[in-house]
Amino acid sequence: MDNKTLKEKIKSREARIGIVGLGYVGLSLAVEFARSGFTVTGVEVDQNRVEMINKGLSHTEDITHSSLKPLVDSGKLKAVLSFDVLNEMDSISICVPTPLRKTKDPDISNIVAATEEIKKRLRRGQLIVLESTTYPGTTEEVLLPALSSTGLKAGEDFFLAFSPERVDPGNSVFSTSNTPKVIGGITPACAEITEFLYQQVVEKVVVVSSTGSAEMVKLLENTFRAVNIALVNEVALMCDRLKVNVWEVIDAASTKPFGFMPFYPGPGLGGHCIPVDPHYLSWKLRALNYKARFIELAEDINMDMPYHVANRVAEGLNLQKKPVNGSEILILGVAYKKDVSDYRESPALDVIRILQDRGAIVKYHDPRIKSLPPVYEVEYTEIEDGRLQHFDCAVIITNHSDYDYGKIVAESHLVVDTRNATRDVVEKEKIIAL
Ligand code: SAJ
Repeated sequence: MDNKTLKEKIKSREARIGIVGLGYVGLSLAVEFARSGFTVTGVEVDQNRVEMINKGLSHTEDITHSSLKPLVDSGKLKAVLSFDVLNEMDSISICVPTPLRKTKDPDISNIVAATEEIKKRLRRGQLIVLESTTYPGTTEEVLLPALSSTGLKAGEDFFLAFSPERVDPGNSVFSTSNTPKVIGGITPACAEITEFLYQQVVEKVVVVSSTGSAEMVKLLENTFRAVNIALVNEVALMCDRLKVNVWEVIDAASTKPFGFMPFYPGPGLGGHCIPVDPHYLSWKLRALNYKARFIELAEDINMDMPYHVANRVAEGLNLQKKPVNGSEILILGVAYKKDVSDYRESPALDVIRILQDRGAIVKYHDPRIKSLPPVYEVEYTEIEDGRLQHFDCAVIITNHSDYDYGKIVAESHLVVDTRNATRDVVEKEKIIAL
């Protein structure tokens, strides 16, 4: 079967869109397709999430209730638990998490599970697009054989492509619709129909020659970030020894109108993408007898930053003749980056554990995260009513816009600032920089 019928159904908006996984990526994609007039069905394993979405309530910050509810109320978007609906779908985008195992090896079990469910219901004319970040080769080596085992032929009976997600949580400028979308097809016909589908919801679609190329595009993007963040973290350590201000150096270097892109030092590398994705690449290359040295070096440096922060705290307390052991320390911000409420892989959790291991009594505040799972053994505290003065040291880990940094410094005995958040605060003598 050629893709003409599917193309006509896409053009007429008759095509039924399936999304497997309604996390921050899948829900953003579902909303864009529904906004463009398609009827979208999301298959989600989390029952609470299914119930919330079907009430028009979003569980991710970048999709507001007000943007979701009209789409649900009009019947354009719904969430279901069962994979059985997939047989009715004309296109299926797989947006499931791809974490690392404890051994730092890729865990594509969610992709494999989704593929098996799709395989059971695969029919002529369907388009399957993998969006989850994964190692180059996954679409061709895992999805293609599984789906082809049904006897249907890729590029003729069904279509298969890879298209990396580029959702940047908390980014109010770039959304799914105005961020160029890369796609790679198993065959030219696969690429063509995928390009046509995504052109309905995204301003710019960029076609590359293969699924492996598209998979590598994503890993280059995120490895680029992880390595440059590690570089600037090391520059921060250098500047500390050179007694120059790393933030001033970066700001001045950023005046170069070409050939430079600023990154900023911090307490470590958080989130479920940047610390994770480069390991998908280095793992794949190890299997090809190649050692991805930059990725491994970057990890060493980024993983060491929480220890550097703990040492800065110790140095600051030492100036006041206080040991870390027994000191009351407040962590300001536990989200993995500013103005988000996600604490996955947050370096704050590492800093807390390291300080607790050294005998400190640690509490945290975060305007967006009022509680953490008991496993982290750290209590939330408010910071109003002069409570800051009860702490020997306050550590700015996540520089949320909500904070009044002048007030924080004024009310604290000592502030360790890992984000240059106090750049405009006059009272410098209480501040220890990263
Ligand atoms: N960080 C620094 N210094 C920097 C930039 C970031 O220390 O100069 C830290 C952040 O604090 C955070 C971590 O690195 O802990 C990751 O930050 P991030 O800005 O890369 O944000 P993510 O992981 O939420 O989203 C990234 C996307 N961000 C940007 O491109 C700005 C993008 O790379 C991907 O769309 C997304 O990962 C993904 O899903 O892969």
